[in-house]
Amino acid sequence: MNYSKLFLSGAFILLCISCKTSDDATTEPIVNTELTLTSVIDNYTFDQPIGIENAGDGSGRIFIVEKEGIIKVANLQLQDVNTFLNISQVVNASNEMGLLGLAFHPDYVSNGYFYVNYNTADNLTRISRFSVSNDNVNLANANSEVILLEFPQNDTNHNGGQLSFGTDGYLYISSGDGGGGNQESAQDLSTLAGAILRIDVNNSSNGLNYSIPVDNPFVNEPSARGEIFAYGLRNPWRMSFDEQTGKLWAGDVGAGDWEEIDIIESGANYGWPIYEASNCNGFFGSCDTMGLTLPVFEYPHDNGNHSITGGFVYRGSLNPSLVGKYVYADLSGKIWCLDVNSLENTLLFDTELYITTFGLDSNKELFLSDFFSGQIYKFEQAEM
Ligand SMILES: [Ca+2]
Ligand SMILES: [Ca+2]
Repeated sequence: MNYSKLFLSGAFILLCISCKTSDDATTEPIVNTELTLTSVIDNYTFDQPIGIENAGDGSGRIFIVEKEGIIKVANLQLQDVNTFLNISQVVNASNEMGLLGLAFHPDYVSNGYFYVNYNTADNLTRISRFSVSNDNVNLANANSEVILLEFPQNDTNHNGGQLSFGTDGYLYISSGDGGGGNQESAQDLSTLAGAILRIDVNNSSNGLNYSIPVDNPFVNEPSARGEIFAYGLRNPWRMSFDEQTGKLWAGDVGAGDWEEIDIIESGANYGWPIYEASNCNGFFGSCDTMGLTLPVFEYPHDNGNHSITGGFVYRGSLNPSLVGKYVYADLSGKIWCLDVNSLENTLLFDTELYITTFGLDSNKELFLSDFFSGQIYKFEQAEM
């Protein structure tokens, strides 16, 4: 068993930064028979982009999360990019750590709140709220931080990182097993590792800057952390809600052999480290699947595939062929779509990109980021 596979191998990043720089970034459209990937900002290179979000404000802007601790805001119509927030001085971006997640409050237009997930110098995961400035929509107030939640990371890998608001208004947080051989923590409900967490950011209780929803599944178990919504996950790096069905789709990065896609449900145990996808690891000396929820889809490590980047169920209008399909990628550069009803999986692109995230604009159109070239691409219909 190999538990040491990294989502973003530090050695690999160092190696490839020296061999592929922004100077040779490919911004030519990538085309298949139906679809095109087009770079959306001319003459601009983001620094290690790992998040793409929108503020739900109808402005047409997208927000790009840079791993070192900066959020950029891009107006695609004006081809204008500004620094929205720079917290790089407090972000620990070693190995897989960094500024890993961003989510805008559902009422952002009225309250100006947004939330970030980052790692600190003392190896915590920290979830904080910031506010937009009063007089500039393209600038956050860097002094507005309110810390909501912190928990330790065993090592610099497997930090999860996604923040997403559900249709229930609660903030969902993806948490990896912590790394460093800490995989059993994913089955330990007394830690926040290896889990999807759910908190209520609109209320506070017990001296916290948030509260725990009363219908979270483990609130009545004295030894369990009430924030846990689901568990048994290894490194659910990216997850997203299908806003039409309300289902929460997660790509859980595998260890040695398998990558998996899960639909996250309240109280469910996704099996890690007893199972990697639907393959038994024998961890804890058991292969019993009783009480475990297996993936809705999985793929093996062949043809260079090695680390899933979870995507979105497409509900936009520009690409009819993708509607109702979960679009996701592997760090090998392949992009697939999975029909959410038939589970038919189709290869869309086999690219040279190192795809770290997908994201939507406020029109539900789909974007992705290429980590090394720093380009953001948009899915569009190919012009044949
Ligand atoms: Ca970690
Ligand atoms: Ca699993």
